[in-house]
Amino acid sequence: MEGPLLGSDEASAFHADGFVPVTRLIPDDVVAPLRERFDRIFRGEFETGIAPDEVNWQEGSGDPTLTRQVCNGWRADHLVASIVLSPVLGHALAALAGWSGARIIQDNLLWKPPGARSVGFHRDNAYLAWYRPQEMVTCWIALDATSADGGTVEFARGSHRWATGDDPPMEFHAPVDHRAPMEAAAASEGVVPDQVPVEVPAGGGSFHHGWTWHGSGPNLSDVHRRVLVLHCASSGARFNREGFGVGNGPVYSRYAHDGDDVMDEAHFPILWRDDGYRTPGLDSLTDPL
Ligand SMILES: O=C(O)CCC(=O)C(=O)O
Repeated sequence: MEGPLLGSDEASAFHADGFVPVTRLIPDDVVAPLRERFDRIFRGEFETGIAPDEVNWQEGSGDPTLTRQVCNGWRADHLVASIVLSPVLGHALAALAGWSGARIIQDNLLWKPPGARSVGFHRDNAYLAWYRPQEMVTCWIALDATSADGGTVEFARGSHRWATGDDPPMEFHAPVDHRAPMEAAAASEGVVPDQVPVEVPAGGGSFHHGWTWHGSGPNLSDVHRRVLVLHCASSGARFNREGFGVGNGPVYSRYAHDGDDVMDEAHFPILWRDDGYRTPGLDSLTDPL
C-alpha cells in the first residue's frame, strides 16, 4: 500500500498513528507563487472568474483574529488547481486509504496570521454523511515553516482507532477551548491523548486519516501560517441523499443530479485510478510535482 511520496515506514506510521508528517511534498519553486495566489484569492480576485465553493474570509470584511478560509479554491485558480488535482497526490492518498482511486471532495486554503485564534479539533469523516463510503483522507501542505507556537495542525496519535459515533457539531473557527471535543472523546476511550504538532519546513506537510482527531492552537509566533489542504474520497464514492442536510452536505449536495447518485466529475474530479483513468481535461494543467 505504498504510493508515491511515501516509503513503507511512512505508510506504516500513517496506519499506526492515523497521520504522518512529511518534510517535502511540493517543490520549493511553487511555494512563493502559491502564497501570492493566496493573496489574490483572499482579496476576491479569482483567475478563472469562478468563485470557490465556500469563501469564509475576505480582505476588508474578514475578522482579523480568525483563521482565513476558502474551500475549493481550485475552481478559482489554475496554480492551486495544478496542486490540488495532481495525480501524484491523488495516488498517494488512494494508496494510504486502500482505494483503487481518489477523487477530490474539497480543498482548503487556510491562513492563520500572527495573533489569529485556534481551529477546533474535529474528525473529518464525521461530517460526510452526504456521500458513501463516508471516508476521507487528507494531504496538508505547509506554505510556511510551521511550529507548535505558530499554531500548526496537531493530531491525537492513534485516535483514528477510537470509537466512532455522533460527534458534536463542528466548531471550526476559534472555539472557547479548541481541544475540548477531542479530550472528551479521549476520556470516553479511557486514554490520555498524545497531541503531536506537525513541525515541517515550507513545502512539507502531513497526511491524515479521516477519523483522526485534529485541530490547531492560536498563532503565538510572528510567522504567518498558510496551508493548502486536499481532502479526497474514493474514486467510487456516490452521493447519499439521506445525508444531504447534515455536515457540509448542504453545500456540496448542490452538485447532485435529480434521479441518480453520481458525483459529477466536473465537480469532484478523479485525480488518479489504478487502471490509468483520470478525469478528462485535468491533464491540461501543468503538474508541478
Ligand atoms: O490546519 C488546521 O488548523 C486544520 C486543518 C484541517 O482541519 C484539515 O486539514 O483537515
